[in-house]
Amino acid sequence: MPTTQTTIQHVSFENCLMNAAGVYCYSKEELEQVINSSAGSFVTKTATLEARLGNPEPRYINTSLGSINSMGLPNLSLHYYLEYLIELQEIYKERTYFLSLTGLNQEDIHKSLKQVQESEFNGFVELNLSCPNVPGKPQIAYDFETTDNILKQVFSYYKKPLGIKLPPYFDIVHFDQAAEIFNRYPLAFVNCINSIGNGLIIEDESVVIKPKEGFGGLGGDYIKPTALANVHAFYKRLNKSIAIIGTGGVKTGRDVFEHILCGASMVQVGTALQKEGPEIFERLTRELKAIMEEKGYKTLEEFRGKLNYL
Ligand code: IRO
Repeated sequence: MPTTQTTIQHVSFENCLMNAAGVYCYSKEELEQVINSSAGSFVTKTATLEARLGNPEPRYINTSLGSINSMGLPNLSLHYYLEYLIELQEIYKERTYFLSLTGLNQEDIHKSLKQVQESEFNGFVELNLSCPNVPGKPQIAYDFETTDNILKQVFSYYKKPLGIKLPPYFDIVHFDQAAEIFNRYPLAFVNCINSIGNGLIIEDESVVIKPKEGFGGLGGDYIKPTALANVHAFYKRLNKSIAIIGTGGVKTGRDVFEHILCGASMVQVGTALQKEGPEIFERLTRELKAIMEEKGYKTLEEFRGKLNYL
């Protein structure tokens, strides 16, 4: 029987599948459902120092091809997720979880990370540099100088495993420039990609979400080719010590297989998890294993990054 076990920085996960930040991760109750599924880990909703209510509703809509959201970073506060994760560490000593966080300014990012550094938390931090939906706040990782400054400061005091959640890039030179910066730092992983920011979905004569006159982050089928391109572009450019987490457009075992073929070590599920619920992890694992059996692969390492070119 093939295994879907994977490793990030010497930490082993029994399954390479988990939720994407923002889906099934707002509260302990939602996270518990992911814990009790076939997923190999979970990531929390991106946390800020203070709890936030987020943008007005409707702010998340499913479409036949995916989803659009402008949640606006609703979360129950860094304190809430951090305390819960520390509790879980005592219960599930052999498991490792991810804490997603960001700040509305650089000072808040550093305040948050210093709290995590000083806490008992021993899992991974996913620093979200790509939220597209807070009015007036740009997606940080589109500004390379600011990103470099943040990472330089972060790694001067933060000594636990940390990776970054990236927005999609659309230009080869941007892949080169971004990778050159990321390679200067001891990142555990980069996660490609967040939603494609500021799309517009229209029904009849109207937008479908209330915030920002309908502009919101796209997920699902719309974004799989962009996600795969980002996963593979960074897989080819980054130091081998930096793992890639693949996120975007995953709804079948074949989609998981393609993310791994592009170089992903872990694969996250957002829109399809929101639509289908945490039972999706069992189906995706079964479908991925069936593909591996058919092709004769026993482990993910045997095909990770081994995309063929013409
Ligand atoms: O609106 C959100 O809360 C949100 C975030 I922080 C993000 O990183 N990505 C996204 O699509 N929505």
